[in-house]
Amino acid sequence: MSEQWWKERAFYQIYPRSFQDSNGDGIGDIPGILSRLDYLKWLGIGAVWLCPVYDSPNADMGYDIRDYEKIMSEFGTLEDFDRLVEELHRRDIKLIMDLVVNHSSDEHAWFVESRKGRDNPYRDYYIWRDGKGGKEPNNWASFFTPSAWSYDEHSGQWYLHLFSEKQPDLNWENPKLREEVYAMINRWLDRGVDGFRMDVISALAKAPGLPDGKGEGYVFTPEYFAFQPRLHDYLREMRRRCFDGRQCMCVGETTFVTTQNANSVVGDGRELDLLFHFDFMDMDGQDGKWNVIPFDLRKFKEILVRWQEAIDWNTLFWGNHDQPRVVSRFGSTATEALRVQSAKMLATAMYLLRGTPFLYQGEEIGMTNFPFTSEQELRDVESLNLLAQARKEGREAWAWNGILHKGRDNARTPMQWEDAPQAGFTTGQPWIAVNPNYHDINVRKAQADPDSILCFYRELLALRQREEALLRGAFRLLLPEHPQLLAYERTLGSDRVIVCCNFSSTPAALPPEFTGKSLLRSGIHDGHMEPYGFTVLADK
Ligand code: TEU
Ligand code: CA
Repeated sequence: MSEQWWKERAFYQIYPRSFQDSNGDGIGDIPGILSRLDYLKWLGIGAVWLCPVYDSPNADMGYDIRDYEKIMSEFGTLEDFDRLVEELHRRDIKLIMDLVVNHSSDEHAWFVESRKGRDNPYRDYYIWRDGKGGKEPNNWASFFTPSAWSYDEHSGQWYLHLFSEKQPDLNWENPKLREEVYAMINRWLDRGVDGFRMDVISALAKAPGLPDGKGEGYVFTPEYFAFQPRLHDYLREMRRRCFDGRQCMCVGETTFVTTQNANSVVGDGRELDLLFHFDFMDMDGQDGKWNVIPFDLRKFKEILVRWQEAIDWNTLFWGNHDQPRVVSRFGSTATEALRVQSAKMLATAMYLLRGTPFLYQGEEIGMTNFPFTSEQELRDVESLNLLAQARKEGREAWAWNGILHKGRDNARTPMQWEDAPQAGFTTGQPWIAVNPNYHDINVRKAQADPDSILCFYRELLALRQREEALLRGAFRLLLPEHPQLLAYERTLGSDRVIVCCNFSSTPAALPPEFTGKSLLRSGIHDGHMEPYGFTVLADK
């Protein structure tokens, strides 16, 4: 196995709360995941990214950690976790965990101590400031709340939270805090974990003096909390203290990364190994995610070329637990045939690029967005806060439109395993409703159908593993100006693989210059590409 094993395996992201329940409490858990490992192996998965399973009050579904080294009771025990590591490794599947250290839960012991008073030894584990004229220390907005500050009556100061008020930001300027985090990371690595997906890792360092953003009211200021100079000191120190000498992998959720600053964190292997950028995820939002605009293939191609040229090795993903379902977002669910065809096309377009594929649970069966009709069906703090704020501003319809298209709960409904009560996810009442289309969209039905999206994903991942040019070859965009077709080549030595995808719901002509041995194809007839048709050719 090579040092950089993450370049040769496809990842599968598990959102444990919604993957498989084993004890009928309606909440997914680790024993449930254990019962599905053979399915992941069958699919061709080489590594799992496990979303947070740590003790948490679940204000942000586990991204608010109360104890970094205790398993959330609903998910199981440390023994269950150790079995999961063992059973994954027995199947030659790696495991990376979610590392959420930009902030903790406000119920973490550190914060409980910190808020006891200004002279508490844990005070500086967090970011406390005096107010200005009885108001917040600065005008920063948060991702989830109007202001990024909450006032603590007891100590008469404000604390910073870039997310919800129950997610106070940790103070990375404090070496004691950093030491505690490194020790925790090392204990998880010693337990057999193969690496981490690092939550909002680009935000660890804040601009000295926490200056006001430009503008009226609360202002979102990533320029003062993302990719600050000290970030690189912290990431290099973490690598030296935790990862050097281990065959582990770190992928950063580098919120606000650009092609200009990307190599500052992945360029020399002294900080992160991989990064997630969100330029594809931001394509269908104007001035923020909630103002939905249509997919634009030209914009997609521009972003794709920029990122394939900017860094040596990309991550390849269409979604995650924060994003809507890709087939509803960038494909078509107008008919069952179009849902199947467009899901296959999107997978082909993305996962044959140069980089590491990251599948999100359920995309492999073409799970769709959920038809939410009431606030009671929502669970996500981001959407619930948006709705409450929009109601105050008299724009609830705008918020609902955003939530239906982009709400994170769309990706968090239970995995659809079979046409059985609650889609086989639980024998109890699920914590969030199962999509009513589970009768037709489920793993069992898909496994029995050779033309299913699922069987196609399995074939696609196997093709990747078989073709060296797809695993390691160079990327070059073809037909840059074509309004409907995404076409590119992957070359390695004399090997050349051509990928051509019709991203539109209208037919197109297959360029006659694309010839060669067919490796994979669908929706292609006599040089004619049907809606969402695609072909992969080996131009030997
Ligand atoms: O997400 C960070 C992040 O940038 C998201 O808030 C994203 O911008 C937003 O969800 C898009 O709608 C990470 C986790 O992936 C997310 O689930 C957590 O809510 C967040 O950090 C706080 O931990
Ligand atoms: Ca359970």
